[in-house]
Amino acid sequence: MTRPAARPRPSILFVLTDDHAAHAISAYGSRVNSTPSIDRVGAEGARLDAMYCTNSICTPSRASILTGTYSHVNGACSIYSQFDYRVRTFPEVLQERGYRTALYGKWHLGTAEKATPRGFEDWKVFPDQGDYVDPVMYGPGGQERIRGYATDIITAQATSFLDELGADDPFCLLVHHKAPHRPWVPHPRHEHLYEVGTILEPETIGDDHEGRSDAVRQVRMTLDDLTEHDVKEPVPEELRGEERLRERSAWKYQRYMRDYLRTVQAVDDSVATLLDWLEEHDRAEDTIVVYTSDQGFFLGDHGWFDKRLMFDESLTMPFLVRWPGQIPAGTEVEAMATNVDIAATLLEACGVEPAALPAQQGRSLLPWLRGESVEDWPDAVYYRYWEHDEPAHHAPAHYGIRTRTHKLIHYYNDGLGSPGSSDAVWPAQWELYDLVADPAELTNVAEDPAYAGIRAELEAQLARLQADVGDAPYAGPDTPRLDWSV
Ligand SMILES: [Ca+2]
Repeated sequence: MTRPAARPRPSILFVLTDDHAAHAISAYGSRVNSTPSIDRVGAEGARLDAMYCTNSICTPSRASILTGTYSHVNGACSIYSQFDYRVRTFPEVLQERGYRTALYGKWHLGTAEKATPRGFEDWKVFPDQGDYVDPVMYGPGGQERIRGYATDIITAQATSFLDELGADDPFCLLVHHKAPHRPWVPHPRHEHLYEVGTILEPETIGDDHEGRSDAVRQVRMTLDDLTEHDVKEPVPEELRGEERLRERSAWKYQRYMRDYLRTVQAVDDSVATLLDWLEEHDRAEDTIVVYTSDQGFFLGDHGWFDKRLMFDESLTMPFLVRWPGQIPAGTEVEAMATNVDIAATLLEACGVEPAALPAQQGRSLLPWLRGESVEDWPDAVYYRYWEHDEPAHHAPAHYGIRTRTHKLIHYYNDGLGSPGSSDAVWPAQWELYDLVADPAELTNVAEDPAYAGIRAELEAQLARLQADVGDAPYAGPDTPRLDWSV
């Protein structure tokens, strides 16, 4: 077969999963599962080990990825908001530059007319979270129920789009899996994997949250908060009652993780199919393949499930990227980066000048991916979770800073709360973790006199970083609000 002439611009295959924690990917040293196809992306390219989201929840992270901006700029600060389309997205820019663009899967940036996907010649998305089995999807042609398993359906839509391309068409294809989001419904072909009783528990599963802020101690994200719907069967009679909490949590953990890991396995199958397609059609060499997730997830860590909080299991995003000839195989990037940097990175790789995305606040990671280093690269990341006391999880609003050695978090007690909040009031409090002495983040040293100097430095650094990105400190319930409306 004659090899086509080198194409002048790379294509992009961007695989985004929902709530897939890095510590459930074997390339990141998972102790609980194996993901050989996802691992391939990093083994043949780069693995980023310090990639963080700037607001650990679905809608905001997606908006930050697409626009290269923080939540307070793109307006998508919570799952109740949809982002401001005056802020352009990287697929819109690439479409204008002649790329063939498509999006399949989870959108979650609003379903009203003003928030339907833009910048894609073809798209099919779920309303809100969507269903794992026989999901409804809508697109430019309307809405339909599609028979089958969501992860496989999205993969088939993606390969159908690729099949229709001309041999040299540059493309930007976004494959946005629903998995492994709650309620974790696996495909039957994976029912032999990760059986109950075989899944290793994390070391911090018994964390009693002593010494943490009052706001954190009351979140409804403990393993025992998993519902019967989540674990697919009623709790046995003998495990009920306060005195059986530890055993019941372990019982729920096994069932939750069984299904979470099985849904991940279907994603791994999807990545295998997509990588195979690129090779079979001679598109592997000039296609940038990204595997990432909108945020991390607690996999029983600290006794929790879900995300939202700034602890590392939730804050960290997996990020694997392959670009043969440009990114040396086996590259490991330690530079601190965020989801805000992704758009700048992809646009630079495609030869697009940063001004094409005028609001974007990120920096291109391309030099790091090529094995170079950047002298003045930031050594800290800014984080803000805006939702306060949302009715299901009761996670508090907070902002903070993570450096290589420390993490400082301010739970400022947003007195106004989110829609439907319980109006619970906790004192505004701080947490400080020494990530060198205490990488598991078990000991809050915010009030420890030995850390007073470090805390003062971090508070000043946090204030500078917050101002640098154009955000402002919380100033009480009368602070001008972001638009919560859907
Ligand atoms: Ca998510």
